[in-house]
Parts: sequence; structure tokens; C-alpha cells
Amino acid sequence: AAETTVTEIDAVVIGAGFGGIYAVHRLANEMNMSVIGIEKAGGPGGTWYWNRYPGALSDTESFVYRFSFDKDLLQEDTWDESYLTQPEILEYLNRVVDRYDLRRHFTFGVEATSAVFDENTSRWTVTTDSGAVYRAKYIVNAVGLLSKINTPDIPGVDDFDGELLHTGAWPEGIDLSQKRVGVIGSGSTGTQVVTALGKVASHLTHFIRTPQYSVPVGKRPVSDAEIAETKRNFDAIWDQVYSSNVAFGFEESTTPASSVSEEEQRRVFQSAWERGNGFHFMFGTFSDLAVDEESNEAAAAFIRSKIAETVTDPETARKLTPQGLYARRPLCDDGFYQTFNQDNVDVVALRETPISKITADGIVTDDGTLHELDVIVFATGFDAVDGNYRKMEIRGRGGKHINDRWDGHPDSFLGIASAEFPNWFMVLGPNGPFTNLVPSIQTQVEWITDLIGYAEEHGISSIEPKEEAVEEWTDTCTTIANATVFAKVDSWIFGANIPGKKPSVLFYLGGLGNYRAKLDEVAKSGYSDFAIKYEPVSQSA
Ligand code: FAD
Ligand code: NA7
Repeated sequence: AAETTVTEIDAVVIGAGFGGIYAVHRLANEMNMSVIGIEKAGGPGGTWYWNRYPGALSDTESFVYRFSFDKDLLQEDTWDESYLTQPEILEYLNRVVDRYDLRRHFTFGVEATSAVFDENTSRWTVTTDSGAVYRAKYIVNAVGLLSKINTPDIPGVDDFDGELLHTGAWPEGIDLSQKRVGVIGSGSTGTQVVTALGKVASHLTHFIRTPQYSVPVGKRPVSDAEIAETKRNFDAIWDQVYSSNVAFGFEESTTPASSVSEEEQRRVFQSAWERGNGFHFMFGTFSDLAVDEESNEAAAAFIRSKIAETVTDPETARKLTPQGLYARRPLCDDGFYQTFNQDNVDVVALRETPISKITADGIVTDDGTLHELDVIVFATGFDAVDGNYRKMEIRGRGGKHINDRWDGHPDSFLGIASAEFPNWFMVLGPNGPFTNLVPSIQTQVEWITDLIGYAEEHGISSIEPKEEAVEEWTDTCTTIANATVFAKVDSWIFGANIPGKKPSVLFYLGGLGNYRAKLDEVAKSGYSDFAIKYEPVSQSA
């Protein structure tokens, strides 16, 4: 057999979304290192490459869903509306890649399948499905936290004669107009795709297991004057974003709902409803919706009253109305509830009539009804956060497999690094911040590449967090999470959306400002939370 060529390189970056793109820019352009970016998609974009479904929209406002590291880039950017659609974000990321001449560092259409650490040389060997092998001192994983798709195993799915689609692997250029479409799943993605497809499908059936609370997104055109004003204020805007909790570009409320009258609560909720945005509704109205069940219920009751006002058929409204805590990733939509007033749109409540099987003709529910379909859309989410890591053969010191380390629950130090896995870094790994994600991604990439720079400067051969540091960070994340209402509800935020996956705390819910302060402290201490090994001192000279 032909011998495999091994390419020696400083760093391997896995993924070409926001994280991978910026990591390659930092390492290659600013630190002058040799870097290969490995991406299984056919081009850059990550989330925005894969999720091409109709209606795909960022629900972070346009002015803060972007990089901020380059003021010239910020000044040159422009946008038409208060939110960016998937094609606009994909175009933006391609433009960034070209602007910094990054395409030549990436290999697209290639999946990294294993990464194995050699303690003697402090080098990682990365293998890919194309047969290419790289030996590198550092790995930066930017594999995405909402990237490994989840398709439920429904009996008979292979018998379906029509088209099966997942929103997270949407083919280009598919036309669903005049088709009978069934959509399974009603999270952020399901609400977006249903709202969009309701306008074109001949008939649309939405299969909902757990209805969720959704508020209007508030998408509107943005004037040139407003953009100019935003550009003038970039410094203040980004200072605010980076010192805030959720980093969405609005001031978070400091007033608990429990401190005001019911009338005042309704007034504030109404004004937030008119303004739009899910995170704003949860964190910009009052300060205690995420921690106080009574305040949370006040918000939930308000949204329920809006559903009742919006949806004309009471039986349909009932099926769409959530009960219980408002404690998943807060959703917003562009006319989701209104969609159900259309004659061509129906809802099936799966808690009342679960899916029993899929046949050649469609979906059969356990009341015996066959819902005839041409297309089934899975809007059933992702094996979030650790999913893409577990797919790879990742072996650290002593041959330790990442899945063995993460057997109980995935852990990390700062969502960035793991004990037993030296010189191996994660962007948005387990227990990273829960925010508008681009500012967190940028923060982490800068911190990781600074650490790599420090290691190079100080003759460090390997660096990994100490076990105590990992334990302490895990405890911090757990304590904060358990003080919130989010911990009381099953969702992907806690790994509680995948059958067989052990639920656990997967995020640092302490806010980006506090997170950045912690990162600063660790760097300023000379990385004292890390175990460091130095290169042998050269005897020459
Ligand atoms: P990704 O963009 O997920 O990129 C990871 C890349 O790694 C992928 O392209 C994947 O193919 C590649 N990859 C993974 N494993 C391998 C491997 N082994 N080998 C090779 N390549 C690999 N966040 C917000 O803050 N605001 C929003 O409004 C928002 N909206 C969203 C809407 C949708 C539909 C989805 C799915 C996510 C949304 N997110 C949003 C989260 C979004 O994922 C992040 O904002 C951001 O795009 C993540 O960037 P990333 O680079 O970390 O990961
Ligand atoms: P989510 O938020 O995980 O939503 C997935 C939806 O799919 C949710 O309604 C699930 O119902 C439903 N689902 C999952 N499995 C099944 C089965 N087996 N049967 C019926 N329904 C099912 O994923 P999204 O893609 O919407 O959003 C993920 C994040 O990406 C989002 O928060 C943004 O940050 C972008 P359940 O609630 O589990 O009953």
C-alpha cells in the first residue's frame, strides 16, 4: 500500500463557521503560523451553510450578529433589515473569508475523523476521511454547538415515498410550493420553517410535541441614517455587548417583575411585544424571569393571552398554547401564530395523538389518521454542544478517549480546554457562555490564540487545564444553572432533547461580561490553572 504522507503543521482548525474562520485568521494572518482548516461542508459558513431552509433567520439583531475585531470591516458592512436572513449571513462569512484571504488555508468537503495525541512529541495526529493526515502542535475545534443534526427514529421512515428533509442539512434550490408538507418539531427552527412554508405549501401540517412560547421578532427595514448612527457608535455598542450578560445589544433590565404591579408588568410586556426579539422579551423586560417562577409565569401568561387573541380557532389555539415554565431558549417569530389562521395550515398535538408510524403516503397518528404528505421536514434540532466531538476518535494523554472522559457528563475549563487533552482547544465547548454567540466565539478565539502565542513565546511544549480547575468551573456552571428556571425544563440547553443522552449542565449562564472577567484573570495569572510542560532547553550555543 502507498505510504500516507503526513503534513507537519503548527495548527489544525476544525470547522469553517464563525469560529473556524476567525481562528484561522488569527493563527495564519496575525501569528504567522502554518494552519490547515478542515471543513466537511463544501464551503465556509457553518450553521449558515447547512441551514438553508425557507425562513432561516438569525434572531440576534443584524448590528450585533457579526465580528467586531476589525473596525474597517464594521464600517464597510451594511444591512437592509433589523435581522439577517441565512443567505445574507452566508454571503457575509464568504466575504470575510475572501477579505482576509483565508480560503487557501481551508480544505472543504473533508471531515476530520480522528485526533490522537502523542505524549513523547506533544503532537496531535489528525486524520480525515479524504486520507489526508496532519501532525500539528495545536488543535482548535470550532465544530459548532448546534451542528450535529438529530433525526428521530420513527418506525417506517424508510417506507416514505416522498421527500425527507432536515432543516439542518437543507438541499439547495428545492421548491416546496404546491406540495403537501408535514413539519415535525416546533423549536426556533420549526416556527421559522412553518411560517415560511405556510405561504407556499398547498397544505402544511405541523406536528407539535411541546408547544413553546414565542414572541414577535420585530423584523423591519433599517434606514441609511440608522446604519450611519450605528457605525458612529460602534465603540459604545460593542463595549456594552461585551460587558453585558446575553450580548444581544440591548440594556438588560435590572428591575424584578416581582417588584412592580401586574398592570406595570403588562405595560412592559406589551411594549416588548411591540418591539420584538425573544431574548429582549426574557431579559430586557424584567431581571427575574429566568430565576423567579412567579415572574416567569407572569411573562408566560402574557404570551398565552396573545396566542388566544391571535389564533381564531380556539381548538387550534389550545394545541399551540404552552403550559408551564417559559424556560427554553426564548423564541421569536415573524407571524408563526397567524399562520394557523390560514385554511391550508393544520396542527397536530403529538401529546394527544402521537405519531405511530410513517408509511409510503405520510404520517399516521395513533388515532388512526393518515396525514397524506409529499414532503416530511424534520425540524427536530441537534445533538447540541458535545455531539460533534463524540463523533470523532479523539484521544488525549494516555490514549484517553473523549467519550470516556465525558462518560458522566461533558466537562471543560471555561468551555475552552480539557484536562488530559493538551494543546487542544474548543470554541463553544461544554460549559461555554450562553449568549448571542458571535461575541462569545470572538472572545474565545482571541483567548485561545493568545494562549497559543504565550505557549510559543515561553517554550511550552504542552499545556492543559488542571483537574481542580475543571472541577471548579463545572461546579460554578452547575450552581448558576440550578439557580435558574432553565434547569427545570428539558431542552437542548441541558442535553435533554436526545433519547439516550444523559442530561447535564452544558452552559455557563453567568453572562459574557463575567465570563470575560474570568478569562482575563486566568490569563493575567500566567495561566496558573493550567499544567504546563516546557520544551527541553537546547544545549547548543
Ligand atoms: P458552526 O457554524 O456550527 O460551524 C461548525 C462547522 O464545523 C460546520 O460547518 C461543520 O460542518 C464543521 N465540522 C464539525 N465537525 C467537523 C469535522 N469532524 N470535520 C470537519 N468539519 C466539521 N446563534 C446566535 O447567537 N444567534 C442566532 O440568531 C442564531 N440563530 C441560529 C439559527 C439556526 C438555525 C442555528 C442552527 C443556529 C443558530 N445560532 C444562532 C447558533 C449558531 O450556530 C452560532 O451563532 C454560530 O453560527 C456558530 O458558529 P461556529 O463556528 O461555532 O459553529
Ligand atoms: P430544538 O429547539 O431542539 O427543537 C426541536 C423540536 O423538535 C422540538 O419541538 C422537539 O419537541 C421536536 N422533536 C424532537 N424529537 C421529536 C420526536 N421524536 N417527535 C416529535 N417531535 C420531536 O431545535 P431547533 O432546531 O428548533 O433549535 C435549536 C437551536 O438552533 C435554537 O434554539 C437556535 O439557537 C438555533 P420537544 O420540545 O422535544 O417535545
